[in-house]
Amino acid sequence: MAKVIIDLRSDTVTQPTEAMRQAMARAEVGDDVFGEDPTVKRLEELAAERFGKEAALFVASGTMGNQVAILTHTSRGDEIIVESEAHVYFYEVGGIGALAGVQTRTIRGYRGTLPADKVRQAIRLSDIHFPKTSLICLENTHNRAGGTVTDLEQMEAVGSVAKEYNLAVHLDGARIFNAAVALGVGVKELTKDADTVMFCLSKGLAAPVGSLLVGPGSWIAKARKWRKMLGGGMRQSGVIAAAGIVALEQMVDRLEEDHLNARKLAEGLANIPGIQIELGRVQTNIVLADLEAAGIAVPVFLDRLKEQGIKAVPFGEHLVRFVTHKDIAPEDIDTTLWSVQQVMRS
Ligand code: TLP
Repeated sequence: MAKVIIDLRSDTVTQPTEAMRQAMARAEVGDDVFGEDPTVKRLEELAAERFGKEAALFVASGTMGNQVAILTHTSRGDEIIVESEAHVYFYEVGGIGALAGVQTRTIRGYRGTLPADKVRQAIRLSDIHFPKTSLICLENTHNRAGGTVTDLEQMEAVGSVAKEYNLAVHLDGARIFNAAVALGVGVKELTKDADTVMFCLSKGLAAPVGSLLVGPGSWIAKARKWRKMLGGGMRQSGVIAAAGIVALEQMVDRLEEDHLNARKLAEGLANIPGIQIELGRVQTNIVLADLEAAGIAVPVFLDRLKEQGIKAVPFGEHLVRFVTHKDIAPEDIDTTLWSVQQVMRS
């Protein structure tokens, strides 16, 4: 019998639901480069409405969404302000420099949240030597900080600094629905201070492909052109957009289950000698386990765990990341904890 795999590497591994597969099979489609795919249009309208923005653009991935956003907001030689471990900076293959030709001013956040006073200090004054600051990028939830949430007040604080200096704010909201569910706030309210938002359908919401950019109508029209330049103009993409509509309509409220599973996992891991968990960081569906005190190398730990059918990813010299999602049940957390105990004993 094949071994059961408990895949905690990422919420990107989620399988589409039966409702998504059915919607995909039935989707009415057309050529979206000609603006003729009714299902893509419906998804874009739904996304814009959910976020209270004028328009939306369906893109292939979160990375494409962020890169298109930066290209649309900036000009070559500008500077953008980002958190020092933000996904756009850390994990997007250097696209900010290579594609948009802008440089980054990084700020160390507190659990992934950018303090408004530090943002203010980082904004360039008008001086012939300086690049122009043109954009502030936020990330909510913050992946590398451990799925931490930036609350409404902190979003507003950065938003008001941006307004004061007439700067745009782009939010990498790959997991914004996790943040909204954790805070008990709607996404419209939580993202009102961001001019533009990228959010993913293919993470906790379990759609197979796709992300959206939402923002002002004229900005989305410009972004559509950049998407085309990057090769992201898709044709009968209603087939995948159909799953995205199901994701938005059916998969948001259940994220709370993933958060409960993450909490259970974190508390269980914290009780295993040698494993350190900063429980205050466990706010959504991500758990970071620090193995430094255990004296076991991360690759060895992950190999042993994999032998037991459990997958997680390395997240730094001593850190391992576990992500809960809809294909992880509470019993899988029990099995994971038992297996980690075995690995640590051996
Ligand atoms: N994150 C992936 C990896 O790239 C690390 C993951 O497994 O968590 N913004 C944030 C905050 C993300 O976490 C990710 C994906 C993206 C953007 C990019 O999305 P995709 O993978 O669709 O390009």
